Amino acid sequence: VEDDSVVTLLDYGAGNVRSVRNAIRFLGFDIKDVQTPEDIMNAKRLIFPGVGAFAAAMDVLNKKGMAEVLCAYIEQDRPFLGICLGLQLLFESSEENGPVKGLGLIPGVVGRFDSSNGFRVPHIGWNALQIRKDSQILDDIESHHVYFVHSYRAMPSDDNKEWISSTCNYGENFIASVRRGNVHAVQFHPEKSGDVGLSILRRFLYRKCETTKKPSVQRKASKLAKRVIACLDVRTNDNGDLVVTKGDQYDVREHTKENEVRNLGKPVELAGRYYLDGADEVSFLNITGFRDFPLGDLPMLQVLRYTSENVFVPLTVGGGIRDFTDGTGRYYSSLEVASEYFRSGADKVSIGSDAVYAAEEYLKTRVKTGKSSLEQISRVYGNQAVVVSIDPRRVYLKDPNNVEFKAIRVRNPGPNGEEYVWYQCTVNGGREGRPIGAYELAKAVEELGAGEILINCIDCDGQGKGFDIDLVKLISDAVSIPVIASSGAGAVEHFSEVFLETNASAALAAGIFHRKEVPIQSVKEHLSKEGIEVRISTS
Ligand code: 1PR
Repeated sequence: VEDDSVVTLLDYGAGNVRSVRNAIRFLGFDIKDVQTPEDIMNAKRLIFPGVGAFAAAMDVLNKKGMAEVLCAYIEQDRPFLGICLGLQLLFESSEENGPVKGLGLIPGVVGRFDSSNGFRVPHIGWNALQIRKDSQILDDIESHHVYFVHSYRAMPSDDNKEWISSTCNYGENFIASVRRGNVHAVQFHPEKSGDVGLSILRRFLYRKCETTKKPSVQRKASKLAKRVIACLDVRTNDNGDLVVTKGDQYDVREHTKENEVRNLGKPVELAGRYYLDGADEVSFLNITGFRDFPLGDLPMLQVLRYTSENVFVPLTVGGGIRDFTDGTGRYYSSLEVASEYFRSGADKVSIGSDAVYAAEEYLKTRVKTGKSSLEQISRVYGNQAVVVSIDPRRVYLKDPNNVEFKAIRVRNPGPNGEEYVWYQCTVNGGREGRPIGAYELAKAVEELGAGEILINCIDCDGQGKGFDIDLVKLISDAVSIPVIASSGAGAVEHFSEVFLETNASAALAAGIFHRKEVPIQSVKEHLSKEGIEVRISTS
């Protein structure tokens, strides 16, 4: 049996468990990976961060002879923590591509969230827990938000009620955590739940209670919080250094004689600062990823590796997610590119140009080939791992019937008094307009498997005059997956405006945070004062 500083990790190789590893190490423990069923039996504490699909996970556990041993370990009341799928697998079966049989330790069937009640699926974001009984690792967590990302959930019933330690409400009350003796499992991701998540892990690892710091703003978490995301546009400057830059309507060069790329700081440093300031997520966009060889940009992978060592909220990376052939003639599929990013610490990838081509093709043929980057990555990693980033530009119209794309009346008329607009999608960082509107694109990519939409607006980018409310409303009403509003934030009021007037689930900003004009905490405090639920971090 292992010594006290070692945690045994059951990683069956189905996806990214880097964040769990990083969190365990951050808390001062070494990791022993399970190689054989005996390693499970010898564990002093076992963490099972389930990732990927239910059926694939059960298949591996059965083939490696681990399913039975795992059941025995849990039946013996040995210290166990299951995370996400690691909770779901304890139940009898799942409807995910099934029914598929689970470990059968807890009565109940894992089913899909019902999106017909108006709640967006996947359930992505920071939500509140209702503690049902003494949960040891969750004691006093009720006033905080924790991070969820999933489309399937287990439901409370009379048969499993003695297991349930907390529930969460998302259109219905589902099981957020279970506990029996030393056996714990959580549907949310403690390793992505900031300082609160780390304190949950710490309690499990040290097996003693500590008090979680109270949030600086006294407001109890009660429902899904609106997210505030910090975005870092990253590229190499003319000296070859990877820098965070920021455009004005996508133009990132200084208008000086030297015409250099605007440099607002170092990616890893800034991401770390935003985490401590309370960002709910951090996004990196490799804005020249459409050029040459995206994986040639190895610094981007390093940026993710270093960032994920100290940043315990979700990380998204975008730019250059597509098939390509490198200088030596080696072909990389978009799936391989995405896999590299996931392995390096990304939780989601964001696809821009390639999603536009895939949607155009799909709308022409109405056939899902399954071959686009979007479809492939979402099939393998789940749609919650795929964001589509849309870069539209306004095209003003006098008459909405003059265009085959969805046109809407806008609150601010165009330069010649035009009252209507259609939003033309672009590729290659806004350099090329395409024959497809943002509305048509959003609906198509949802059907192709996108789990979230990031809606930018070239006209508003870097202007600080507020989000394009008409556009964000159009897109967030068109789809039933979460929508992130982006481009134009210049003041705290712009965040409340976008949340009060549209159905956006999150708002992203770059310039105001980089230039330290508005701290993330002030945005949160303002939203909270306006009655909009947000996560208040305790750091
Ligand atoms: O096409 O899959 O390689 O992805 C390229 C990605 O890079 C896309 O997500 C695209 O949005 C992004 N991108 C490309 N060129 C630029 C550029 O600025 N020249 N940045 C660019 C897009 C937009 C936002 C920005 C917000 C908020 N940046 O992410 O951060 O507009 O800014 P603000 O708060 O300062 O107004 P592919």
